[in-house]
Amino acid sequence: MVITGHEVILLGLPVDEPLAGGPSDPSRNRPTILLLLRTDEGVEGIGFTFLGAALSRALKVAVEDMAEMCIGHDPLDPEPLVAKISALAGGSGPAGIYTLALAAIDIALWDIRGKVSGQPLWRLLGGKDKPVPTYASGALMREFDDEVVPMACRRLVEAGHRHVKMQLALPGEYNREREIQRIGDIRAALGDDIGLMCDVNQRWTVQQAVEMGQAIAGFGLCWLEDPVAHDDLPGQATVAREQPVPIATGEYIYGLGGFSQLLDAAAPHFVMIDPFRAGGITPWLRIAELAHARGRPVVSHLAPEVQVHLIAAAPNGHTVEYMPWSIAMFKEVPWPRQGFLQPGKAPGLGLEIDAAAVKRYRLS
Ligand code: SMN
Ligand code: MG
Repeated sequence: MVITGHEVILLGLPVDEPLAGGPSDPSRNRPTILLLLRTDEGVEGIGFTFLGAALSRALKVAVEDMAEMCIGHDPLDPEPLVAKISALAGGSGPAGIYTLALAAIDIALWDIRGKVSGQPLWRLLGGKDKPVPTYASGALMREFDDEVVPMACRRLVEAGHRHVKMQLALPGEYNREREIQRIGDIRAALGDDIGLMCDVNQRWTVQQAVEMGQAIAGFGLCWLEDPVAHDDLPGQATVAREQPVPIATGEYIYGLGGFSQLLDAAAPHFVMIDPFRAGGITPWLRIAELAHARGRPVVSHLAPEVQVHLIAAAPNGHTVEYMPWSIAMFKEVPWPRQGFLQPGKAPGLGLEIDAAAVKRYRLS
């Protein structure tokens, strides 16, 4: 089997919030790059990648150039292919657009491998046929108004979610009391039975993170995510040591090496893996193994329709972030039911492109 062609599409996916019917913004979109990798036997691999920033056209071209390097190669033997890409383009990396583009290729290769074997990816990777815990993400954003947030909490609970993630480090100057008020409002609206995670997206100083962690410990957070700059390893170690809330971090790290340094320096309670910054499914699995060897669970970042397979298969897979930012380009995706996702039975990623949606959201 050889790769014979590719199509790379830049999509502007809708900025909406389908989990709790939160605010949408038709004036903006979420640029996402979709890759279709074609073979001489008619099997088509689906890959995608996400930058979340203004250079998405450059990322699209990078995916196209890499996909072109795949022509004539056996998709079932990825090692020589990755070696070729690395020899030709590795100087543009590591990290950044190089790694994000490689992620799309790697995901598509795994999809092909699954389809050829006739097995869903989670099974190919040794996972068991059981529902995977998930949590609702993106519905309690820091920019949302104080009135919107408790309403969203009630909707999330009514919809059956058992764990949800909120954001702190509210817009504007750091204000300890406002932060505590927001988490208090959310905890009150959710009730005590719902698991709550809190994401700070690196916006606190080490001192603020320690003081806030101590102040909000009573709200029973499952984890506090990225309280400080992800590459401030001594700072992360201080936060982990001097306040009691478990820490999750990892989504900002590219490739495997940074995770090894993170685990050595700060040993977070939860290791979060972004499939795009990781460089795809292959490095994702290595990162999960590394975390497993250090006794740490892994949690996913973005792309729940891909991550459900990986969390199901990793022995230390803990929960899938249900952040439905990529669902609009697929016909059907696993949807959370009572806090769990059921991995599908269809081969590979089990995803089918929604051609009408691709047409609607295509930017180039
Ligand atoms: C996040 C980061 C980037 C894009 C979407 C969401 C956030 C998360 O950090 O963990 O969901
Ligand atoms: Mg995060």
